[in-house]
Amino acid sequence: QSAERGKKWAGYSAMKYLIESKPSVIGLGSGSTIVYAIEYLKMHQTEFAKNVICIPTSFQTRHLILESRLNLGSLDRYPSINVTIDGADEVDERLNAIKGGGACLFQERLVAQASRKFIIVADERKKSKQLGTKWTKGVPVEVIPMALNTVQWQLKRIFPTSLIKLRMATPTDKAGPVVTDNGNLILDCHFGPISDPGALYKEIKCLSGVLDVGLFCNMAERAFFGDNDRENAGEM
Ligand code: DER
Repeated sequence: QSAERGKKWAGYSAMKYLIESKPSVIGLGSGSTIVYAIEYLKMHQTEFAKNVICIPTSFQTRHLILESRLNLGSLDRYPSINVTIDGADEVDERLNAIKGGGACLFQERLVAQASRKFIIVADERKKSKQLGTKWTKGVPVEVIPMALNTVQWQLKRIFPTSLIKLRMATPTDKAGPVVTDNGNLILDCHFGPISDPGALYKEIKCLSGVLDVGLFCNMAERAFFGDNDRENAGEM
């Protein structure tokens, strides 16, 4: 419950900050924390909310934008975005992040890359001294289905001590693996503490068959962390 309070205050604080600059096109991330940022947008800035163009990063967020009666835009129409807010699974002190817990990493990176400013929102559980020391589900790697076995084999060869696991759906919801919005699969790679996330990202990204890697390095300029205990949001 306290994590929810933290997420709410992170989301609210970040959207409040974003609105001050009156951007015309914003990117909205995926996951549960961003839901609070959108809630703030709906509740507090009717005039602004009426005009701002919102670019989604997933089916989930596209649906949320429509449901919230906000203006849905696309990267086709708006290839350059003023600012994007998105969640993360773990964030280090240089604001490098592990992302992809929600399997939306590819569209999230596409939107973040198109944005002049990228802001992370998270509850304080995500704060970390070193990536790979707090998030226990591994670094997500999105893989084209036909390349699954060969990419998994390559990763096991390069990282022989790391567990490389295909992300399975919950059997009562869907039999078989999680399939991303882009029709791909996710390998969760348990590397342990990551000393150079930027280098690790490049090493995996260059493997043919890999669509994206859940390491967002040197992208975020600011992070808002909700303090799970106090009714206020700390910001980094
Ligand atoms: O998939 C992602 O990178 C999301 O941003 C996500 O993992 C953050 O999720 P949360 O806000 O529900 O913790």
